[in-house]
Amino acid sequence: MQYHNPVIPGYYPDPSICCVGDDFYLVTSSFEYFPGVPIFQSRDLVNWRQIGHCLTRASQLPLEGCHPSGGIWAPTLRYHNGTFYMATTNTTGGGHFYIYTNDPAGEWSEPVWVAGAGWDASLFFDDDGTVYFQWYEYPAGIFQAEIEIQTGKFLSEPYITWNGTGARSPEGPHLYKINGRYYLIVAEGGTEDGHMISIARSNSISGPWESCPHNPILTHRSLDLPIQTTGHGDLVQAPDGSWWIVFLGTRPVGYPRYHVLGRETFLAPVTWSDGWPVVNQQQPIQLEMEASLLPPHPWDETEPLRDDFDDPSLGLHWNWVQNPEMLNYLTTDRPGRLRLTGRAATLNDSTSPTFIGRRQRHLKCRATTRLDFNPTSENEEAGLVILGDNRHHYEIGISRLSEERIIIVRRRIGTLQAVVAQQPIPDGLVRLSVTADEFWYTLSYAIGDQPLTELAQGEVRYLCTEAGAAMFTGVYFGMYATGNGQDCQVPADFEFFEIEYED
Ligand code: 6LW
Repeated sequence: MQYHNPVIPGYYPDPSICCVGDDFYLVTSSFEYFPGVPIFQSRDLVNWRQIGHCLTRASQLPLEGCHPSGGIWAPTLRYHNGTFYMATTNTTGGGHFYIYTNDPAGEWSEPVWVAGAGWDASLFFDDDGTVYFQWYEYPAGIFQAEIEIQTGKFLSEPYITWNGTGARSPEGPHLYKINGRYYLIVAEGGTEDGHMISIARSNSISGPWESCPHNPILTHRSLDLPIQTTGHGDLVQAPDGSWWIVFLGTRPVGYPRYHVLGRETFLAPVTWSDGWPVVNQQQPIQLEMEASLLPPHPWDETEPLRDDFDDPSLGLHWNWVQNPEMLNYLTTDRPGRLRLTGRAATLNDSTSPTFIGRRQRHLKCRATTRLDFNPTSENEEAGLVILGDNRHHYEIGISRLSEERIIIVRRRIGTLQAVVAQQPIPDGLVRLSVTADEFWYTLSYAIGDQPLTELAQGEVRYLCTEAGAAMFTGVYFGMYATGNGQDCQVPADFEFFEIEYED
Protein backbone atom coordinates (compact mmCIF):
# COMPACT_ATOMS: atom_id res chain seq x y z
CA MET A 1 0.00 0.00 0.00
CA GLN A 2 1.20 3.50 -0.76
CA TYR A 3 1.05 6.73 1.15
CA HIS A 4 2.36 10.21 0.60
CA ASN A 5 4.98 11.95 2.73
CA PRO A 6 4.93 14.42 4.44
CA VAL A 7 1.79 13.21 6.21
CA ILE A 8 1.34 16.73 7.66
CA PRO A 9 2.75 19.15 5.06
CA GLY A 10 3.89 22.66 5.95
CA TYR A 11 5.48 24.08 9.08
CA TYR A 12 4.70 21.34 11.63
CA PRO A 13 8.07 20.36 13.19
CA ASP A 14 9.20 18.21 16.14
CA PRO A 15 6.21 15.83 16.03
CA SER A 16 5.36 13.85 19.15
CA ILE A 17 2.74 11.11 19.08
CA CYS A 18 0.72 8.80 21.31
CA CYS A 19 -1.90 6.12 20.68
CA VAL A 20 -5.08 5.85 22.76
CA GLY A 21 -7.44 3.05 21.78
CA ASP A 22 -7.86 3.30 18.01
CA ASP A 23 -6.80 6.94 17.86
CA PHE A 24 -3.42 8.54 17.35
CA TYR A 25 -2.75 12.06 18.58
CA LEU A 26 0.15 14.22 17.43
CA VAL A 27 1.49 17.63 18.49
CA THR A 28 4.12 19.93 16.97
CA SER A 29 6.14 23.01 17.95
CA SER A 30 4.67 26.49 17.50
CA PHE A 31 7.38 29.08 18.46
CA GLU A 32 6.12 32.72 18.45
CA TYR A 33 2.72 31.82 17.00
CA PHE A 34 -0.58 31.78 18.89
CA PRO A 35 -2.47 29.61 19.72
CA GLY A 36 0.34 27.20 20.52
CA VAL A 37 1.06 23.50 19.93
CA PRO A 38 -1.45 22.34 17.31
CA ILE A 39 -2.88 18.89 18.07
CA PHE A 40 -3.98 16.41 15.39
CA GLN A 41 -5.91 13.13 15.39
CA SER A 42 -5.64 10.13 13.06
CA ARG A 43 -6.90 6.55 12.87
CA ASP A 44 -4.48 5.37 10.19
CA LEU A 45 -1.36 7.57 10.73
CA VAL A 46 -1.69 8.92 7.17
CA ASN A 47 -4.88 11.02 7.31
CA TRP A 48 -4.62 13.67 10.03
CA ARG A 49 -7.07 16.33 11.09
CA GLN A 50 -6.37 19.15 13.48
CA ILE A 51 -8.65 18.98 16.51
CA GLY A 52 -7.36 21.97 18.43
CA HIS A 53 -4.41 23.64 20.09
CA CYS A 54 -3.00 22.70 23.49
CA LEU A 55 -2.11 26.28 24.41
CA THR A 56 -5.09 28.58 23.87
CA ARG A 57 -4.73 31.14 26.67
CA ALA A 58 -2.13 33.83 27.29
CA SER A 59 -1.80 32.47 30.86
CA GLN A 60 -0.49 29.20 29.35
CA LEU A 61 1.41 30.86 26.54
CA PRO A 62 2.97 34.20 27.45
CA LEU A 63 4.58 35.39 24.20
CA GLU A 64 5.04 39.05 25.03
CA GLY A 65 7.99 40.35 23.02
CA CYS A 66 8.77 36.84 21.79
CA HIS A 67 11.26 37.03 18.93
CA PRO A 68 10.95 34.84 15.79
CA SER A 69 11.58 31.13 16.47
CA GLY A 70 11.57 31.76 20.25
CA GLY A 71 8.61 30.65 22.33
CA ILE A 72 7.46 27.04 22.20
CA TRP A 73 9.98 24.38 21.22
CA ALA A 74 9.56 20.62 20.75
CA PRO A 75 6.57 19.27 22.70
CA THR A 76 6.06 15.74 24.02
CA LEU A 77 2.58 14.17 24.06
CA ARG A 78 1.83 11.28 26.41
CA TYR A 79 -1.26 9.51 27.77
CA HIS A 80 -1.32 8.00 31.23
CA ASN A 81 -4.25 6.61 33.25
CA GLY A 82 -6.95 8.48 31.33
CA THR A 83 -5.08 11.80 31.16
CA PHE A 84 -3.21 13.44 28.26
CA TYR A 85 -0.02 15.30 29.13
CA MET A 86 1.82 17.74 26.88
CA ALA A 87 5.30 18.79 28.03
CA THR A 88 7.22 21.55 26.29
CA THR A 89 9.47 24.57 26.83
CA ASN A 90 8.61 28.24 26.41
CA THR A 91 12.16 29.24 25.56
CA THR A 92 11.41 32.95 25.98
CA GLY A 93 8.77 32.85 28.71
CA GLY A 94 9.16 30.57 31.73
CA GLY A 95 11.06 27.49 30.54
CA HIS A 96 9.88 23.89 30.95
CA PHE A 97 6.29 23.01 31.83
CA TYR A 98 3.54 20.53 31.17
CA ILE A 99 -0.24 20.78 30.92
CA TYR A 100 -2.88 18.06 31.06
CA THR A 101 -6.48 17.31 30.05
CA ASN A 102 -9.01 14.50 29.67
CA ASP A 103 -10.18 15.95 26.36
CA PRO A 104 -7.35 16.68 23.94
CA ALA A 105 -9.69 18.65 21.64
CA GLY A 106 -10.85 20.82 24.53
CA GLU A 107 -9.19 23.04 27.09
CA TRP A 108 -5.92 22.07 28.76
CA SER A 109 -4.79 22.90 32.30
CA GLU A 110 -2.65 25.78 33.42
CA PRO A 111 1.10 25.08 33.21
CA VAL A 112 2.90 23.02 35.83
CA TRP A 113 6.39 24.53 35.70
CA VAL A 114 9.55 22.43 35.98
CA ALA A 115 13.01 23.75 36.87
CA GLY A 116 16.00 23.38 34.54
CA ALA A 117 17.43 25.34 31.62
CA GLY A 118 17.50 24.36 27.93
CA TRP A 119 14.73 22.93 25.76
CA ASP A 120 13.01 19.77 24.44
CA ALA A 121 11.06 18.77 27.56
CA SER A 122 9.91 15.15 27.72
CA LEU A 123 7.85 13.02 30.12
CA PHE A 124 7.98 9.31 30.88
CA PHE A 125 5.58 7.33 33.12
CA ASP A 126 7.18 4.13 34.42
CA ASP A 127 5.15 1.00 35.27
CA ASP A 128 5.57 1.56 39.01
CA GLY A 129 4.07 5.06 38.82
CA THR A 130 7.39 6.91 38.90
CA VAL A 131 7.49 9.88 36.50
CA TYR A 132 10.66 11.13 34.83
CA PHE A 133 11.32 14.41 33.06
CA GLN A 134 14.01 14.76 30.38
CA TRP A 135 15.36 17.80 28.57
CA TYR A 136 18.41 19.09 26.71
CA GLU A 137 20.76 21.77 28.02
CA TYR A 138 23.36 23.26 25.69
CA PRO A 139 26.17 22.24 25.71
CA ALA A 140 26.06 19.86 28.69
CA GLY A 141 23.64 17.29 27.27
CA ILE A 142 20.42 15.42 28.01
CA PHE A 143 19.26 15.62 31.62
CA GLN A 144 16.80 13.45 33.49
CA ALA A 145 15.12 13.75 36.90
CA GLU A 146 12.30 12.04 38.74
CA ILE A 147 9.41 14.47 39.30
CA GLU A 148 6.25 14.68 41.35
CA ILE A 149 3.52 14.81 38.69
CA GLN A 150 1.14 17.01 40.73
CA THR A 151 3.70 19.77 41.30
CA GLY A 152 6.52 19.31 38.78
CA LYS A 153 9.05 19.30 41.66
CA PHE A 154 12.21 17.25 41.33
CA LEU A 155 12.26 14.14 43.51
CA SER A 156 15.85 13.40 42.49
CA GLU A 157 18.82 15.53 41.49
CA PRO A 158 18.88 15.97 37.70
CA TYR A 159 21.65 13.96 36.08
CA ILE A 160 23.04 13.67 32.57
CA THR A 161 21.83 10.57 30.79
CA TRP A 162 22.77 9.11 27.36
CA ASN A 163 24.05 11.85 25.08
CA GLY A 164 23.82 10.19 21.68
CA THR A 165 26.70 8.92 19.58
CA GLY A 166 28.88 12.02 19.81
CA ALA A 167 27.37 14.31 17.19
CA ARG A 168 26.48 17.88 18.14
CA SER A 169 23.19 18.89 19.80
CA PRO A 170 21.93 15.61 21.27
CA GLU A 171 18.35 16.81 21.88
CA GLY A 172 14.68 15.87 21.50
CA PRO A 173 14.84 12.98 24.04
CA HIS A 174 11.92 10.52 24.26
CA LEU A 175 11.93 7.55 26.63
CA TYR A 176 9.98 4.29 26.26
CA LYS A 177 9.73 0.95 28.06
CA ILE A 178 9.39 -1.83 25.49
CA ASN A 179 9.40 -5.51 26.46
CA GLY A 180 10.82 -4.66 29.88
CA ARG A 181 13.71 -2.58 28.52
CA TYR A 182 14.17 1.19 28.48
CA TYR A 183 14.82 2.89 25.16
CA LEU A 184 16.01 6.47 24.81
CA ILE A 185 15.66 8.10 21.38
CA VAL A 186 17.44 11.38 20.60
CA ALA A 187 17.92 13.80 17.73
CA GLU A 188 21.55 14.54 16.87
CA GLY A 189 23.62 16.62 14.49
CA GLY A 190 21.47 19.78 14.62
CA THR A 191 18.19 20.34 12.81
CA GLU A 192 19.88 21.16 9.47
CA ASP A 193 21.53 18.88 6.88
CA GLY A 194 23.37 16.76 9.49
CA HIS A 195 20.17 15.84 11.34
CA MET A 196 19.69 12.23 12.51
CA ILE A 197 17.90 9.99 14.99
CA SER A 198 19.80 7.67 17.33
CA ILE A 199 18.65 5.28 20.02
CA ALA A 200 20.06 3.44 23.05
CA ARG A 201 18.67 0.84 25.46
CA SER A 202 19.21 -0.17 29.05
CA ASN A 203 17.78 -2.46 31.69
CA SER A 204 17.76 0.47 34.09
CA ILE A 205 16.37 3.96 33.57
CA SER A 206 19.60 5.42 34.91
CA GLY A 207 21.78 3.43 32.49
CA PRO A 208 24.34 2.29 31.53
CA TRP A 209 23.06 2.79 27.98
CA GLU A 210 23.94 0.55 25.07
CA SER A 211 24.03 2.47 21.78
CA CYS A 212 22.21 0.78 18.87
CA PRO A 213 24.81 -0.85 16.57
CA HIS A 214 23.12 0.63 13.47
CA ASN A 215 22.88 4.21 14.77
CA PRO A 216 21.83 6.61 13.41
CA ILE A 217 18.58 4.72 12.80
CA LEU A 218 17.50 7.52 10.46
CA THR A 219 19.39 10.23 8.58
CA HIS A 220 19.53 11.70 5.07
CA ARG A 221 22.82 13.56 5.62
CA SER A 222 24.86 13.82 2.37
CA LEU A 223 22.18 12.00 0.35
CA ASP A 224 20.86 13.53 -2.87
CA LEU A 225 17.17 13.08 -2.04
CA PRO A 226 14.09 15.32 -2.26
CA ILE A 227 13.56 14.97 1.51
CA GLN A 228 16.31 16.39 3.73
CA THR A 229 17.09 17.03 7.43
CA THR A 230 15.17 13.95 8.66
CA GLY A 231 15.39 13.79 12.44
CA HIS A 232 13.73 14.50 15.80
CA GLY A 233 11.39 11.49 15.93
CA ASP A 234 8.93 9.77 18.23
CA LEU A 235 8.01 6.05 18.14
CA VAL A 236 4.48 4.67 18.42
CA GLN A 237 2.88 1.23 18.40
CA ALA A 238 -0.45 0.87 16.58
CA PRO A 239 -3.33 -1.23 17.97
CA ASP A 240 -2.48 -4.00 15.45
CA GLY A 241 1.03 -4.29 16.96
CA SER A 242 2.86 -2.54 14.12
CA TRP A 243 5.44 0.14 14.95
CA TRP A 244 5.91 3.55 13.32
CA ILE A 245 7.97 6.66 13.70
CA VAL A 246 7.01 10.28 13.06
CA PHE A 247 9.81 12.79 12.53
CA LEU A 248 10.55 16.12 10.90
CA GLY A 249 12.03 16.68 7.46
CA THR A 250 12.19 19.35 4.77
CA ARG A 251 11.59 19.47 1.00
CA PRO A 252 14.22 21.92 -0.24
CA VAL A 253 14.41 23.30 -3.79
CA GLY A 254 16.89 25.30 -5.90
CA TYR A 255 20.66 25.39 -5.66
CA PRO A 256 22.13 26.00 -3.14
CA ARG A 257 19.08 24.32 -1.66
CA TYR A 258 16.55 26.23 0.41
CA HIS A 259 13.26 25.38 2.09
CA VAL A 260 10.48 27.84 2.72
CA LEU A 261 7.62 25.63 3.91
CA GLY A 262 9.27 25.01 7.27
CA ARG A 263 10.04 21.61 8.75
CA GLU A 264 7.20 19.18 8.08
CA THR A 265 5.91 15.95 9.70
CA PHE A 266 6.84 12.64 8.04
CA LEU A 267 5.96 9.01 8.76
CA ALA A 268 7.91 5.76 8.32
CA PRO A 269 7.29 2.13 9.28
CA VAL A 270 9.47 0.52 11.95
CA THR A 271 10.37 -3.15 12.37
CA TRP A 272 12.45 -4.75 15.14
CA SER A 273 15.63 -6.77 14.79
CA ASP A 274 17.61 -8.14 17.77
CA GLY A 275 15.67 -5.81 20.05
CA TRP A 276 16.51 -2.70 17.98
CA PRO A 277 14.12 -0.59 15.88
CA VAL A 278 14.79 -0.52 12.13
CA VAL A 279 13.28 2.48 10.30
CA ASN A 280 11.85 1.76 6.83
CA GLN A 281 14.12 -1.29 6.43
CA GLN A 282 17.07 1.12 6.49
CA GLN A 283 15.94 2.58 3.18
CA PRO A 284 15.69 6.36 2.65
CA ILE A 285 12.37 8.13 3.20
CA GLN A 286 10.53 8.88 -0.04
CA LEU A 287 7.72 11.21 -1.01
CA GLU A 288 5.78 8.13 -2.14
CA MET A 289 6.16 5.38 0.46
CA GLU A 290 5.33 1.68 0.34
CA ALA A 291 4.21 0.12 3.65
CA SER A 292 1.71 -2.26 5.21
CA LEU A 293 -0.68 0.43 6.34
CA LEU A 294 -3.51 0.42 8.85
CA PRO A 295 -7.03 0.40 7.31
CA PRO A 296 -7.52 3.82 5.65
CA HIS A 297 -9.58 6.30 7.62
CA PRO A 298 -9.96 9.62 5.78
CA TRP A 299 -11.85 12.38 7.59
CA ASP A 300 -14.95 13.99 6.12
CA GLU A 301 -13.88 17.52 6.99
CA THR A 302 -10.57 18.92 5.80
CA GLU A 303 -8.92 22.25 6.48
CA PRO A 304 -10.95 24.90 4.61
CA LEU A 305 -9.07 26.66 1.82
CA ARG A 306 -11.44 29.62 1.76
CA ASP A 307 -12.91 31.78 4.51
CA ASP A 308 -15.81 34.15 3.89
CA PHE A 309 -15.91 35.17 7.55
CA ASP A 310 -19.64 34.41 7.79
CA ASP A 311 -19.03 32.35 10.91
CA PRO A 312 -18.06 34.53 13.88
CA SER A 313 -15.48 31.96 15.04
CA LEU A 314 -12.17 31.64 13.22
CA GLY A 315 -10.93 28.17 12.16
CA LEU A 316 -7.95 26.30 13.62
CA HIS A 317 -5.81 27.20 10.59
CA TRP A 318 -5.53 30.85 11.69
CA ASN A 319 -2.56 32.01 13.76
CA TRP A 320 -1.38 35.27 15.29
CA VAL A 321 2.14 36.37 16.30
CA GLN A 322 2.68 36.82 20.05
CA ASN A 323 -0.49 37.24 22.13
CA PRO A 324 -3.27 38.85 20.05
CA GLU A 325 -5.57 41.59 21.31
CA MET A 326 -8.82 40.12 19.96
CA LEU A 327 -10.53 43.53 19.74
CA ASN A 328 -8.30 44.12 16.70
CA TYR A 329 -9.88 41.12 14.93
CA LEU A 330 -13.67 41.28 14.79
CA THR A 331 -16.01 39.05 12.79
CA THR A 332 -19.21 40.49 14.26
CA ASP A 333 -18.99 44.26 13.60
CA ARG A 334 -19.82 43.74 9.94
CA PRO A 335 -20.98 40.14 9.45
CA GLY A 336 -19.23 38.46 6.54
CA ARG A 337 -16.12 40.60 7.04
CA LEU A 338 -13.05 40.21 9.19
CA ARG A 339 -12.42 43.67 10.61
CA LEU A 340 -8.76 44.40 11.37
CA THR A 341 -7.77 47.48 13.31
CA GLY A 342 -4.17 48.58 12.85
CA ARG A 343 -2.20 49.70 15.88
CA ALA A 344 1.18 51.34 16.32
CA ALA A 345 3.05 48.02 15.86
CA THR A 346 4.18 47.10 12.34
CA LEU A 347 5.10 43.74 10.83
CA ASN A 348 8.70 44.55 11.85
CA ASP A 349 7.82 44.43 15.55
CA SER A 350 7.58 41.61 18.09
CA THR A 351 4.77 43.36 19.93
CA SER A 352 1.61 41.70 18.59
CA PRO A 353 1.18 43.61 15.30
CA THR A 354 -2.31 43.33 13.82
CA PHE A 355 -1.67 40.21 11.71
CA ILE A 356 -3.62 37.01 11.17
CA GLY A 357 -2.24 34.35 8.86
CA ARG A 358 -2.16 30.75 7.77
CA ARG A 359 0.68 28.53 6.67
CA GLN A 360 1.87 28.17 3.09
CA ARG A 361 1.76 24.35 3.00
CA HIS A 362 2.83 23.69 -0.63
CA LEU A 363 5.07 25.62 -3.01
CA LYS A 364 2.80 26.24 -6.00
CA CYS A 365 -0.20 28.23 -4.90
CA ARG A 366 -2.11 31.48 -4.94
CA ALA A 367 -3.46 33.39 -1.94
CA THR A 368 -6.17 36.00 -2.54
CA THR A 369 -8.13 38.38 -0.38
CA ARG A 370 -10.42 41.36 -0.95
CA LEU A 371 -10.63 44.33 1.32
CA ASP A 372 -12.59 47.44 1.93
CA PHE A 373 -10.16 50.04 3.27
CA ASN A 374 -10.09 53.76 2.81
CA PRO A 375 -7.24 55.16 4.92
CA THR A 376 -7.67 58.72 6.07
CA SER A 377 -4.02 59.47 6.80
CA GLU A 378 -0.62 58.55 5.38
CA ASN A 379 0.41 56.34 8.28
CA GLU A 380 -2.55 53.98 7.84
CA GLU A 381 -1.96 50.80 5.87
CA ALA A 382 -3.56 47.34 5.43
CA GLY A 383 -3.15 44.44 3.03
CA LEU A 384 -1.76 41.00 2.30
CA VAL A 385 1.63 39.85 3.62
CA ILE A 386 3.97 36.96 2.88
CA LEU A 387 5.65 36.57 6.26
CA GLY A 388 8.90 34.69 6.78
CA ASP A 389 9.46 36.48 10.07
CA ASN A 390 9.49 40.07 11.28
CA ARG A 391 12.77 40.81 9.44
CA HIS A 392 11.83 39.03 6.22
CA HIS A 393 8.47 39.76 4.61
CA TYR A 394 6.88 41.06 1.40
CA GLU A 395 3.54 42.86 1.49
CA ILE A 396 1.06 44.45 -0.88
CA GLY A 397 -1.03 47.03 0.89
CA ILE A 398 -3.29 50.05 0.60
CA SER A 399 -2.24 53.38 2.10
CA ARG A 400 -2.58 57.09 1.38
CA LEU A 401 -0.30 59.79 -0.04
CA SER A 402 -1.80 63.26 0.53
CA GLU A 403 -5.12 63.27 -1.38
CA GLU A 404 -4.58 59.94 -3.16
CA ARG A 405 -5.27 56.39 -2.09
CA ILE A 406 -2.26 54.31 -3.14
CA ILE A 407 -1.24 50.69 -3.46
CA ILE A 408 2.30 49.73 -2.49
CA VAL A 409 4.53 46.69 -2.48
CA ARG A 410 7.17 46.70 0.22
CA ARG A 411 9.93 44.13 0.63
CA ARG A 412 12.01 43.68 3.74
CA ILE A 413 15.04 41.35 3.70
CA GLY A 414 17.09 41.68 6.88
CA THR A 415 18.21 45.28 7.26
CA LEU A 416 17.19 46.19 3.68
CA GLN A 417 13.70 47.57 3.30
CA ALA A 418 12.16 49.26 0.27
CA VAL A 419 8.83 50.17 -1.29
CA VAL A 420 9.38 48.60 -4.72
CA ALA A 421 6.07 49.64 -6.33
CA GLN A 422 3.64 52.44 -5.61
CA GLN A 423 0.71 53.86 -7.58
CA PRO A 424 -2.56 55.70 -7.03
CA ILE A 425 -5.75 53.64 -7.07
CA PRO A 426 -9.39 54.73 -7.44
CA ASP A 427 -12.14 54.07 -4.90
CA GLY A 428 -13.59 50.59 -4.59
CA LEU A 429 -12.94 47.20 -3.07
CA VAL A 430 -9.40 45.95 -3.73
CA ARG A 431 -8.46 42.37 -4.52
CA LEU A 432 -4.91 41.45 -3.49
CA SER A 433 -3.18 38.32 -4.62
CA VAL A 434 0.12 36.52 -4.36
CA THR A 435 1.08 33.61 -6.59
CA ALA A 436 3.94 31.36 -5.55
CA ASP A 437 6.20 28.79 -7.17
CA GLU A 438 9.62 27.48 -6.13
CA PHE A 439 11.37 30.73 -7.04
CA TRP A 440 9.06 33.75 -7.08
CA TYR A 441 6.26 35.39 -5.18
CA THR A 442 4.26 37.59 -7.57
CA LEU A 443 2.10 40.30 -6.03
CA SER A 444 -0.94 41.66 -7.90
CA TYR A 445 -4.07 43.73 -7.29
CA ALA A 446 -7.38 44.60 -8.93
CA ILE A 447 -10.09 47.17 -8.27
CA GLY A 448 -13.60 45.68 -8.10
CA ASP A 449 -13.97 42.85 -10.60
CA GLN A 450 -11.24 44.00 -12.95
CA PRO A 451 -8.49 41.53 -13.95
CA LEU A 452 -5.40 41.40 -11.74
CA THR A 453 -2.46 43.75 -12.46
CA GLU A 454 0.99 42.52 -11.50
CA LEU A 455 2.86 45.06 -9.36
CA ALA A 456 6.09 43.35 -8.24
CA GLN A 457 7.91 40.11 -7.62
CA GLY A 458 10.15 38.90 -4.79
CA GLU A 459 12.44 35.89 -4.52
CA VAL A 460 11.13 32.99 -2.44
CA ARG A 461 14.74 32.33 -1.39
CA TYR A 462 15.02 35.46 0.76
CA LEU A 463 12.14 34.42 3.01
CA CYS A 464 13.70 31.04 3.81
CA THR A 465 15.66 29.67 6.74
CA GLU A 466 18.87 29.34 4.72
CA ALA A 467 18.77 33.10 4.00
CA GLY A 468 18.46 33.88 7.69
CA ALA A 469 14.66 34.12 7.96
CA ALA A 470 12.31 31.98 10.04
CA MET A 471 14.99 29.80 11.63
CA PHE A 472 12.55 27.08 12.78
CA THR A 473 9.26 28.08 11.13
CA GLY A 474 7.78 28.41 7.62
CA VAL A 475 6.13 31.12 5.53
CA TYR A 476 2.65 32.44 6.38
CA PHE A 477 0.20 34.26 4.11
CA GLY A 478 -1.76 36.77 6.12
CA MET A 479 -3.84 39.88 6.43
CA TYR A 480 -2.41 42.86 8.30
CA ALA A 481 -3.20 46.41 9.32
CA THR A 482 -0.90 48.99 10.87
CA GLY A 483 -0.88 52.66 11.80
CA ASN A 484 2.93 52.70 11.45
CA GLY A 485 3.57 54.14 14.90
CA GLN A 486 0.01 55.29 15.76
CA ASP A 487 -3.40 53.70 16.11
CA CYS A 488 -5.43 53.60 12.88
CA GLN A 489 -8.60 55.71 12.81
CA VAL A 490 -10.34 53.44 10.28
CA PRO A 491 -10.53 49.64 10.21
CA ALA A 492 -9.78 47.37 7.24
CA ASP A 493 -12.59 44.98 6.37
CA PHE A 494 -11.51 41.76 4.65
CA GLU A 495 -14.29 40.01 2.69
CA PHE A 496 -12.62 36.67 2.12
CA PHE A 497 -9.25 34.93 2.18
CA GLU A 498 -8.48 31.98 -0.05
CA ILE A 499 -5.55 29.70 -0.85
CA GLU A 500 -5.52 27.60 -4.02
CA TYR A 501 -2.83 24.91 -4.33
CA GLU A 502 -1.56 23.57 -7.63
CA ASP A 503 0.37 20.55 -6.33
C1 6LW B 1 14.04 21.66 18.73
C2 6LW B 1 15.16 20.74 18.54
C3 6LW B 1 15.16 20.72 17.10
O1 6LW B 1 13.86 22.10 20.02
O2 6LW B 1 14.88 21.99 16.66
O3 6LW B 1 15.12 19.54 15.16
C4 6LW B 1 14.47 22.73 17.78
N1 6LW B 1 15.27 19.66 16.41
O4 6LW B 1 15.01 19.47 19.06
C5 6LW B 1 13.37 23.67 17.44
O5 6LW B 1 12.36 22.99 16.74
